[in-house]
Amino acid sequence: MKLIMAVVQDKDSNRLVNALGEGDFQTTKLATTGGFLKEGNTTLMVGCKDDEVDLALKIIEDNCSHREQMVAPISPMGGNADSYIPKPVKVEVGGATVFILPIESFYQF
Ligand code: 2BA
Repeated sequence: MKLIMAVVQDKDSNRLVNALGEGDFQTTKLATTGGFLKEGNTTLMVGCKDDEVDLALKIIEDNCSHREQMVAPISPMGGNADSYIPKPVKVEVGGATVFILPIESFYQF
């Protein structure tokens, strides 16, 4: 058995949970925050059999879009913040960041 942890954009999360449900996958949705953008994102926990991992990954891939987002960088350390004009930079967001962990034991009491 494996635990899939998928970090996805909030915008994609409902569609993805529905699609995984249609594929008979059970999900737990966690409200998380990305360390770089400091914005809310969603982490889904999906416990499944080893031979179901590929199907789950396909569903995740099919339901998470890539987008570009402008981000204002943090002001320079030690510089004069008054004269600093932040120049927004473009970063790619979306898609899914997926971790697959082996499950040692699984209980439901
Ligand atoms: P964030 O940390 O908010 O990152 C959002 C997006 O910003 C990243 O998308 C990436 O495109 C960009 N980014 C992140 N760090 C950067 C940097 N130092 N310089 C330039 N651009 C940077 P993803 O890579 O698709 O990651 C999406 C979210 O997945 C992340 O949100 C974070 O919550 C999670 N994540 C990604 N890699 C992770 C890891 N190794 N461990 C734990 N969580 C991870």
